[in-house]
Amino acid sequence: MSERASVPKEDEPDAEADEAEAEPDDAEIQTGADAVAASLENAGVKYLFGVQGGAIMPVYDALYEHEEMTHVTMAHEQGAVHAADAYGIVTGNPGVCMATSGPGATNLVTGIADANMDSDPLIALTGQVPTNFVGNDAFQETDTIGVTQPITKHNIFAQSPDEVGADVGEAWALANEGRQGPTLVDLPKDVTQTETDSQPTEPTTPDTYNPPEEADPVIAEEAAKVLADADRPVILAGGGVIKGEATDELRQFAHDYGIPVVQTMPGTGAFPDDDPLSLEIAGMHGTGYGNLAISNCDVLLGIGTRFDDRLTGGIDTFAPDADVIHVDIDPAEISKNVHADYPLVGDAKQVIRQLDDELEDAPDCQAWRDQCDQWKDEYPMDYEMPEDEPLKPQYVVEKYDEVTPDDTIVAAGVGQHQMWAWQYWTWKHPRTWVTSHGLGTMGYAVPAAIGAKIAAPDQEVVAFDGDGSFLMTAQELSVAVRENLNLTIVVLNNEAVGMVRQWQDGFYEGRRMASEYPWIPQFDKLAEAFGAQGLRLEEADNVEDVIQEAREYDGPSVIDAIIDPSENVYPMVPSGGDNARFALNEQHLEDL
Ligand SMILES: Cc1ncc(C[n+]2csc(CCOP(=O)(O)OP(=O)(O)O)c2C)c(N)n1
Repeated sequence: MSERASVPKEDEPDAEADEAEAEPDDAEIQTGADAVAASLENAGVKYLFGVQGGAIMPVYDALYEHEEMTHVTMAHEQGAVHAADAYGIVTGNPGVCMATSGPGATNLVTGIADANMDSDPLIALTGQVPTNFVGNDAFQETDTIGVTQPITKHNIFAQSPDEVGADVGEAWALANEGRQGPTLVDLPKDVTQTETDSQPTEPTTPDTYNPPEEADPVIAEEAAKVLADADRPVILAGGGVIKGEATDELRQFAHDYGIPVVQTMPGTGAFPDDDPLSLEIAGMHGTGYGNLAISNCDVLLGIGTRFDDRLTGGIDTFAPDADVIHVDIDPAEISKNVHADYPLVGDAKQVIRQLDDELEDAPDCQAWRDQCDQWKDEYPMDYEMPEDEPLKPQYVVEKYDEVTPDDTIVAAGVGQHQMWAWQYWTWKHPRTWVTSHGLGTMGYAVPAAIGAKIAAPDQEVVAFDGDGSFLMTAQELSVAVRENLNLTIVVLNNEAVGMVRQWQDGFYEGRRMASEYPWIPQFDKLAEAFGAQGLRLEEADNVEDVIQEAREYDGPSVIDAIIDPSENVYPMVPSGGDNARFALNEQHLEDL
């Protein structure tokens, strides 16, 4: 187990890890904790993110012997879980976080709930008081299983040192297979401390767990017919396309049949924005053309999306004229929010292939594609940038996008800045958009950028954060400095929780209760105090130079970008509204 600045730098061969990979560690199993560590090793785990503490100490102690795994000590357990979550998003394999019992475990809760909403592969290992103390309100006792049951795909209270290794393997495999999601193993201290020589096997799911692969062939045939006959078809690509590694199949399918593609927020990166068939993104702050295409289509092929309310707006007005074909690996998602006329329960990649096999002719829809292109011209994504006004956040995002490689990973907090990053970045690759979609967790960006950089040391990483979100997890900068991670945090600083301020101005007659920050620290100075490079950006003329300075710096940089505090996110569909009626500015919003 290596500790300080243990993360290999980009382009630097991870010699220790390679060596360890060649020669698997056959450390002797003496305790339950050894079995936990061996099980993680069997799963191929390379990084763990966590914070030490009493009840989890035996597991940390067992990891001491495991050179092939690197533990990254985070400042707060919330940082650990978000870093592990981002690691899982970028690599596609479960990220691992660790915490002690009680407050350590409860500090993980937000991040576990976050991973659950977004179906992110994650495993949490929590210490627990010894079994004979459970129920006694012992020091640092919390019913972690009870607390996390509704927000995990599966959780396990480890009961025996002989089985704890298998428990961890099962949790890892369940987080990874089928619809991915967070799992948790609660590890009582006596279970991890007690002797055992039980060697865990490869991680495996229970025999009863059989996620579907191919969808019902009869429904697939019917769906293919409907698609072939469509006049105005649209594909809606959700996060399941990325999680199911189906982006190549999607691209091929869309091109073979000439069908325009819109992406959900978690699905962003599933289909390249610069493809002529791309209508980019849909939902509350989606593109006008993406939303209009869904509102006017006659067949909607939704793949790996749970049709959440930020995407659909009002259900009655969502794709009102469409036959809906819904592909999802989880049958619980079928007709949960949007009625599926053709439910195809299966793996995204396999079901796309199935549809491809069934489809004989491409739909005759040149007129529809022309209509979509016309909407693109009518409602372009743009913003005004008068010279006498303060810096525009959209401009900062655009400029950063312009100078970075296509596979740059973008993390974001939650709020207006997240929406500007989503709207104004040109998405070209899957697993490059790392943010909190369903739960909307402020504070996600800084630890997520750390997890992403560790997962992909050869890719550039930038996080766009808000001042409010940054203040929630800024302490994780200490980790980025210690590990000397080359990443940039751009704080789009409007001295407010801007998204709340925007809603107050739009829907609460401008009563700005608790949304403006009369005093906040200077973030460039705060960054310097942590040992990072701190940069301040106020003028549009300096944007390129400051970005360059941040990118060239060897270590983490924070750009405190002082933006126009009155800037709002548009297009906007009011909550529960009709996606075809989006506001492009304040006046439109009043008229809706
Ligand atoms: C943990 C958490 N608390 C509260 C909220 C509610 N909320 C949603 S957006 C937002 C504003 C975020 O402000 P900031 O991070 O400064 O970003 P901005 O909107 O200004 O870009 C708030 C408070 C939330 N999403 N998450």
